[in-house]
Amino acid sequence: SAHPKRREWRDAAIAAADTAARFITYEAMSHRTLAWEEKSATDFVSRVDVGAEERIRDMITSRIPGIRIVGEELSADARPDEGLVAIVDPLDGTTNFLHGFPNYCVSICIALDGVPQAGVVHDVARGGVLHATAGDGAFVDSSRLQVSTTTTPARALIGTGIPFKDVSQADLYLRQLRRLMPIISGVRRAGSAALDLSDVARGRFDGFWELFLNPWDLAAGVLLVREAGGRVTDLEGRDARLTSGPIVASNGMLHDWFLGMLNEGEGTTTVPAPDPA
Ligand code: 2AM
Ligand code: CA
Ligand code: CA
Ligand code: CA
Repeated sequence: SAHPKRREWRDAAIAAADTAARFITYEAMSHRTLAWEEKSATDFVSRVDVGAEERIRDMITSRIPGIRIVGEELSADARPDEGLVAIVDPLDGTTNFLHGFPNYCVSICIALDGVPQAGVVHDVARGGVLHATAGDGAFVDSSRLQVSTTTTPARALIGTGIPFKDVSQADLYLRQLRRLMPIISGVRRAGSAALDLSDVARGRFDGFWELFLNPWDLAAGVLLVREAGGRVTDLEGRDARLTSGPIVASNGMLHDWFLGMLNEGEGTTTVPAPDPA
């Protein structure tokens, strides 16, 4: 499933993310008041999000003929798992960006028929470009990434995202948090799912879960975690796909324990038993 053009696609994604990151940094530093526009009462977008996506779209479509764009701000409705697509979050962590909290990134994944081929997460505020191509490993700049080796839950640092829209998820989420809290080393909620997945890939986090993510939040990060030796699934333990839904990521060794904790005592989701054969 690794396409011969995957490295070319990665380089186009790295270049597009770099252009977007420069634009975001310039806008953040240029002392103009950032205009917050409401998507809903507590969900905001700025013209920086839109401007960054325009730049990424133009650069990717000029370098990769025939590619479609699935992007949060300009083309969120396009199918992420059909044909050749760039799945784009031009600014992941907008709330952080608008508050000057330095945890936001550009996330771009090039996928073919639902299979991620190249992924880039550009850490805008701190610097650093995480990238991966299918089958070739994951890197930050030129250093190879490896998930953590933690096998002891009590030593695990777990990233998460708190449900902010769908209150029906809040009860399940809080039960999961309550079960995990006393038995792990710590929980972090940093506000950018793509950077959270990057932190699993680079071994800072031993795991991450969030009950609802969109394709542009997760696509590049899923490839980074897998290429760094980790595992990414839904709550039932099925391999994560490029469509919206819950995400559970880990260093692999903690994964079955993690799924077990997230599902313990919950009637609706079950982890499939190991194949008896
Ligand atoms: P965003 O900054 O690109 O919108 C998963 O938590 C994702 O949801 C985040 O990566 C972030 O992506 C978005 N998000 C987080 N908190 C949010 C909030 N309070 N309102 C809207 N979107 C939020
Ligand atoms: Ca948003
Ligand atoms: Ca996002
Ligand atoms: Ca975004």
